[in-house]
Amino acid sequence: MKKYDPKTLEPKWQQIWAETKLYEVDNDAQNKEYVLDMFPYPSGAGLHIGHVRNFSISDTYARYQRQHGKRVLHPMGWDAFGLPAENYAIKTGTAPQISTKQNTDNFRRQMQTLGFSYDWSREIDTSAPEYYRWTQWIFLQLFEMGLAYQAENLQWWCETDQTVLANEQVEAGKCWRCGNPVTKKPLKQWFFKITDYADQLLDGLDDLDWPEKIKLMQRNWIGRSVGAEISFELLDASFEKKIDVFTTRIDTLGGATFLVVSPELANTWLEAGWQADDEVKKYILDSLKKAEIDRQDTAKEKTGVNTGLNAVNPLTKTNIPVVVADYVLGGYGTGAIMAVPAHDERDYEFAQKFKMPIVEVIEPVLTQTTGSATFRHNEPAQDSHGVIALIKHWSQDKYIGLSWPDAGWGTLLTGGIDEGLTAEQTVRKEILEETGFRNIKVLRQIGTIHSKYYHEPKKANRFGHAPTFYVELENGERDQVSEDEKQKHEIKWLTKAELEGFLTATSHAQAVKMFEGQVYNGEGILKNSGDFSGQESALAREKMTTKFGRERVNYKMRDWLISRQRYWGAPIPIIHCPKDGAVAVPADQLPVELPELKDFQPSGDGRSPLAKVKDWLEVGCPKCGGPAQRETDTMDTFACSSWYFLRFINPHDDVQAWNKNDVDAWLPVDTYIGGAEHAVLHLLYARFWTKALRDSGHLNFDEPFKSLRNQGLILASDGRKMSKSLGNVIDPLDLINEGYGADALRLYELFIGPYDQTVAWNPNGIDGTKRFLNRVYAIVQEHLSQDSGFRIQDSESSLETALAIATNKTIKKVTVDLESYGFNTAVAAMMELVNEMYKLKVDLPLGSDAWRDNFKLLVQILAPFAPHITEELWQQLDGEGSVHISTWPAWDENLVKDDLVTIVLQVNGKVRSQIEIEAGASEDAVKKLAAADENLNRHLQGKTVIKTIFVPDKLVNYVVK
Ligand code: ANZ
Repeated sequence: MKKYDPKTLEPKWQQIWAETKLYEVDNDAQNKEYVLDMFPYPSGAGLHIGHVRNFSISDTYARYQRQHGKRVLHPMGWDAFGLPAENYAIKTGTAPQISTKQNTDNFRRQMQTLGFSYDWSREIDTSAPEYYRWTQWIFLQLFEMGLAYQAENLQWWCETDQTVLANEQVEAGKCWRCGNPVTKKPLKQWFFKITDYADQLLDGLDDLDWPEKIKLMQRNWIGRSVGAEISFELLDASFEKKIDVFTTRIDTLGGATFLVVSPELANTWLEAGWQADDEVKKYILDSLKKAEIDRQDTAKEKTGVNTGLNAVNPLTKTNIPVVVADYVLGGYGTGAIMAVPAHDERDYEFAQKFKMPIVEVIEPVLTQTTGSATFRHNEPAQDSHGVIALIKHWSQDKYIGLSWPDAGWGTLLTGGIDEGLTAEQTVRKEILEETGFRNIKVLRQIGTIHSKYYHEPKKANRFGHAPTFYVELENGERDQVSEDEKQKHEIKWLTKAELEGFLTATSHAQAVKMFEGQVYNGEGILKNSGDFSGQESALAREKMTTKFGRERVNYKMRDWLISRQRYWGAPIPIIHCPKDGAVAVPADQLPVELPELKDFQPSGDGRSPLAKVKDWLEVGCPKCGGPAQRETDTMDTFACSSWYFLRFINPHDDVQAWNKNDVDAWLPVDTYIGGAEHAVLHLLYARFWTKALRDSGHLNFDEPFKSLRNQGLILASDGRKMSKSLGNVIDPLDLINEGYGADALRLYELFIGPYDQTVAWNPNGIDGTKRFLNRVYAIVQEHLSQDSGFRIQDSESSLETALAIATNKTIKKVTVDLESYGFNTAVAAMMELVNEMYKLKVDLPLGSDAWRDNFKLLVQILAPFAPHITEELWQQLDGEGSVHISTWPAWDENLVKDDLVTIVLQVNGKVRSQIEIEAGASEDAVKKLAAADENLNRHLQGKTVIKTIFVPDKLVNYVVK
């Protein structure tokens, strides 16, 4: 009998697939499915097993779709521009054109060895002139739309790489590539105006089928914040009359006890003639050199200096000092803030350290959202006045918590204010009544806390207003407490940490936080705010914006810095003319080709090595014909990857970047698969270009990737990230050459865990999937070696049904799992099926038609996971054509009906009834059936169900009162 030998079988099929162009599609987009991998940077190191996971996921999915009759577009290409190739050129003198070609050849060979079903006729390389010609063309579209502009700016500068870096390429003050510290340098740069699209980029996220985590990261990156701008009059300064601040909390204006200006803004004052003290000047200049990320580090102690200047708070009309501090950033908002230390953590830290006044202006208003006291928003609420007391033990660091057994509720001591009593008198009275303690000291009022909750005993909403006190007991002397009070609640002595978990009333938990000096930054009722005192903060915000300021929307996102002073990128297609300024290279002169170089060293003056190529540099101005120079900057590689998904549609078109009809038919990408490290930059830039190109009339859609999935990382078996320097990288080709074969490797990468989770490589794992494939191969060989086509005995027909049931259930499981990317559980199900087949063959002789049919079904559902072995077996079993375009099998409903299970119905833990239902039935289905059960209903009558506990296939417990 033939043995499973992936070494001969895999290359054989790879060649046949290539010859028959099995995975190529033409541009007829009917019934299309565009399954795209994030294309790789072809590094010198080759593919690693992390890539293989990514590509195996998408390939399995693409093959699954193909077996559903979809016309699947599954292309591959190279994100080939970028620093490493250039750094390599600087070190070795090998031109990037050459090293890149070597690397892409290697990547392609590796991918083909792995048997991925790419349409290689559509391969693209972003560093090829036929590609970057169109990257340049898109640049010019944006330039014409006013979305590409030049501005001088302080730029991150990496001394080692001799280049400017984008904000996002600076990580903790260091260059993302070489890890050396960076500095700032003023340079003229090209930007794309992505900020014009901030709102659209935000709004578009809502409808995308992307992981929520990624959407959230994009939202945070864009960082839309709605607030107000206020001008504060600046006193006695010749260089400036006012300071504008941006705030999201104008309602706290009454508590603005000082202003903070950023070092950047202060520096413009110095330039305008401000005669500041030396100490102030030094602070400003030193701060400018610091990295933003370090300045914002909340763990770092606040620094700053007083300028000696004063401004006027427009609400309180008092003079407040102006300080410079580096925690305020120059590039955000107006570069200055009003500091409200009572309600902003950073301002509070600063005020504490520099002894600035702290004025509270917001009394917290909290809304109970948990437990039976949850506030009912559609019902009216009655005001009520009471007190809250935090009471400390006379000798220990413990506090009184009241436990209310009936309500399952934990509070501090609290009570209503009787007429004629002050709040403090109420505290004394309540303590005596409820606890019996006689000797107390009311030490201070913590504040007033307002709270909206539902009063369960009185069955009505309350809006409670409670002055909150801190009380210490002097000793344990105690009166008798009435039985009535004792019934209601129990006294517990708790540490502050224990209180945190114990207090179910949010307003009481807030009392402890305030006692501990935590800054309150939520909504509330104003005080110390003149005419606005007593108003709710949200409303006051609107009114105060009208009176003192103007509405303003800010974004954290900045424009996209696109230019790089490097060689290995697409040249920016601009010519600088002394007369006409920056002029676009005419479209018919594209591409602006990269000249071949011998010396790749950047020019070091901030320009790329292209500045040294005189005959390339010097050109005539396209407008006036006079002497002019080419732009020497090249584009960030993120530009190349912002549109490659469009080029795959017409990869060889040399008159246009794409055919609009074709692209509109094929796009958006149906499924995009890649690493979560591209959560922000690549995915945001690609979305921006798509929207801009829609606006320029070149596209009819505005979101490039309909659904997105991120695969998890594969760590080395030691649990660390795989890296060359740690020597723990696993090369997929080594595994294949050792005899495991591509199928066993791919299968293991899918079986290793849920596709989106990070997992450590298990060196023995691949043995398991190899063994599985061996077993599949062997059983089919055994079957084929029997006389086929014989009739079975009647006594065997029930076994035949058992075989059909096992197969059909597996088809269903694999289908359902694949729909939701459950690759690992699908593989497990097929392994079980094969075990079952081995058991059945003992009594049900192989060789029959029934066995053949079932093997063919197994081969069909295994095909997307292990494409080579299944193609071989399909042929051996006389399957028609390629298994990869055979129709995905349907299961027979009658064969997959699940067994019934008995579900016990309990009420407060006591068994009251039972029902029968299909195994695996959902909670909803079980409850629906249970609702019709008489016995259960009898026991539920007149009771309220507070919660239900559901144990699948076993029980439902109704907790009632
Ligand atoms: C007063 C205030 C009171 C503030 C309060 C907050 C709470 P986001 O949501 O990030 O936009 N801010 C404004 N410009 C800043 C800058 N250039 N550098 C550092 N901080 C700046 O937050 C806006 C808030 O961040 C603003 O509202 C301002 O502080 C601060 F109880 O103003 B706020």
